[in-house]
Amino acid sequence: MKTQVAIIGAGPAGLLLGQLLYKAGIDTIIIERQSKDYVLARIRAGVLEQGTVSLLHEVGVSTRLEKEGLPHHGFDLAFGGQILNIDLQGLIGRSVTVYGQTEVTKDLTNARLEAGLITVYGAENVVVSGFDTNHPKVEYQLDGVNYAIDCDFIAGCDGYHGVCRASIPQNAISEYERVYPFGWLGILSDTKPVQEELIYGNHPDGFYLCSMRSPTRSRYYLQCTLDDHVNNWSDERFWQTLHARLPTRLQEALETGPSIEKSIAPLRSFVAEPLRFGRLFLAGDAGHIVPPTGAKGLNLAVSDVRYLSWALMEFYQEKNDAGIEHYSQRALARIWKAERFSWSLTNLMHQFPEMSAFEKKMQIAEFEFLASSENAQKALAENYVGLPF
Ligand code: RFL
Ligand code: PHB
Repeated sequence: MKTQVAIIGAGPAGLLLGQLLYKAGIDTIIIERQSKDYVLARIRAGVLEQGTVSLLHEVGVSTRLEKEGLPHHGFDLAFGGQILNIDLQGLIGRSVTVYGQTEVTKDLTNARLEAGLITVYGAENVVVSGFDTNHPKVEYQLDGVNYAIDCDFIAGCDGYHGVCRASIPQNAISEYERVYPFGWLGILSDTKPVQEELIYGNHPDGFYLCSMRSPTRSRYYLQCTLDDHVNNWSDERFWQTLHARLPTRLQEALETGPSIEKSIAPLRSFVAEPLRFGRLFLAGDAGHIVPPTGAKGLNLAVSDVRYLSWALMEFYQEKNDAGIEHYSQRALARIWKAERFSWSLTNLMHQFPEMSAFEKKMQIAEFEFLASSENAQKALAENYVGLPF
């Protein structure tokens, strides 16, 4: 088989890159390790930046998003008995949209199917090679049969545990990492959200987040330890713990019900540099991870593939490789700012197990400053709605 760009991974980064390149007349094949059903059932992000929404509109996959996406003009930060509303719209005149990553993935998958483009699901033993030459190659097995794809470029959109970053010689890559001493336990339930806007809370017993997918479907998270397991959390225990952490005025409004998904995600900050090795590019979680506190992961995957699609369009349409040369630098400039934001919001809103009395005072002072300074709130809002790309 032959294609112009072989894309590894059918998550949001790979699918959106495929759609952007399709619109530009560039041929792609996507190779995905998991089954289609598995990919479409994963519950992950929930908050889309305006730039993400605009891009999904531009590539023609926003019909359902425009109907079902919930515009959110602000959110609450609850800290030590205080509730601070961050009025995104009032502070900076912009807002975000609540629409699940699961739905974005579904919309992009359907668009790819309708366009008749190839996605190989269930590919085993994917190997990428030759990216330091002009003839990269992707090999894999499907139902015990070996396949090979010759291509011009490989886009590594295969997430944090993927094969692309792991295939780069160790001496050609620098990795920067912070692993947090806790995780998020998340549940999804068909219950009315406790309030219309999201609440990020720092309670003495740990962080909590009240989010949603629709006016009748809630998504809640609780800070948990790294060695915790979903089996330790009956629905009843989850609801009791969340109830105890919520601000008093919201406790009565908490509607409980059976969970329809429950999972634990560890929190990590991670960046690989650079994001290009010859004709192999890394995009999305394959190149960087943020803790979910700032809702930046999916949105960063989107800005990466926007930059990458521009670079590839310049290469094919203008025979110019300047965009390819600059892809890594350009993407990393935005990535590091989102890393800083996600790291700082994580530090502000969580209970760290070994926090000293001094560090606790610093956390309180940071919240007090934020609560008292419109400029600080504007900076937070500017980052939350997403920096331009
Ligand atoms: P993905 O989604 O991990 O997709 C990678 C795909 O590659 C496949 N793959 C392979 N395919 C072929 N060969 C191999 N060897 C392969 N290895 C892996 C995988 O099966 C998969 O299908 O990465 P992508 O596309 O870069 O997208 C990144 C986002 O998924 C991620 O950043 C976000 O979900 C992060 N995130 C959030 N981001 C936001 O912008 N807003 C949020 O509100 C938000 N909330 C979250 C989140 C992530 C969470 N978890 C579970 C980590 C909340 C949570 C709890
Ligand atoms: C979610 O709804 O899953 C969600 C929302 C905001 C975040 C992280 C996750 O910061």
